[in-house]
Amino acid sequence: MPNTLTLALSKGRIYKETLPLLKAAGIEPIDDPETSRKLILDTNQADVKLIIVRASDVPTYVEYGGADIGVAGKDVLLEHPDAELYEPVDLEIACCKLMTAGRVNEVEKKGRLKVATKFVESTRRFYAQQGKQVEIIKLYGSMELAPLVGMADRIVDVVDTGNTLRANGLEPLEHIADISSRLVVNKASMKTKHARIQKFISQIRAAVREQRND
Ligand code: PRT
Ligand code: MG
Repeated sequence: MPNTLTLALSKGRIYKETLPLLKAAGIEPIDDPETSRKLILDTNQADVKLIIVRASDVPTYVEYGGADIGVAGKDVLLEHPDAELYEPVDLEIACCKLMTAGRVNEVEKKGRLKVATKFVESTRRFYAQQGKQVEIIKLYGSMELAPLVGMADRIVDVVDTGNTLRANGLEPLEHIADISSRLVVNKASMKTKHARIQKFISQIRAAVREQRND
């Protein structure tokens, strides 16, 4: 839409942690996505809309112009290595680590490891750098289950406190990447709405600095 700024966000932790940054940029949603069924939310600014999409769909909406701007975890962006997007700001929110994990005290078996993950790209790249041949099993969630039922030797997942791993008899093993959420911008929008987007970016940058000092 030519005269509006559309921002793509996912519900849950990204929405919650982006909200204060938007507020600092003068943008406050009118509806609450956790209770509303609407997928397009109005804000206090008539020319700013929020769209609520799956976390893993944010890069796609922004790349194809469904939104001008989005907030996506670096874990998700790493799965879209060819996406045509600008990534101008590290928002320093929803921080975690992408890691391999396995059953506690398990000795590494000989031969090809089976690795269950939804992060196929990052997993492929990580083991290739290690010179290890692995079989990657694509899952869409609850990766922790795969080693427990004997389907995989390892998982690759994002880890925050590690409580979910521990509760399932797993332990973090290798660190693959530090993860935080990033602001992503559609390349065409950056040209056609340059002034509006630059203003938004500098407001968000200031809010991130402010948040770091809290
Ligand atoms: O739910 P959907 O499939 O649509 O997407 P999603 O599950 O990727 O979305 P969401 O909202 O859960 O996560 C959005 C983003 O938050 C991710 O892309 C990450 O960049 C970031 N993030 C930060 C996390 C975590 N911390 C995190 N802990 N995403 C997921 N988790 C999971 C973790 O895998 C574990 O299963 O939360 C669980 C609890 O973590 P522990 O280590 O504290 O126990
Ligand atoms: Mg989730």
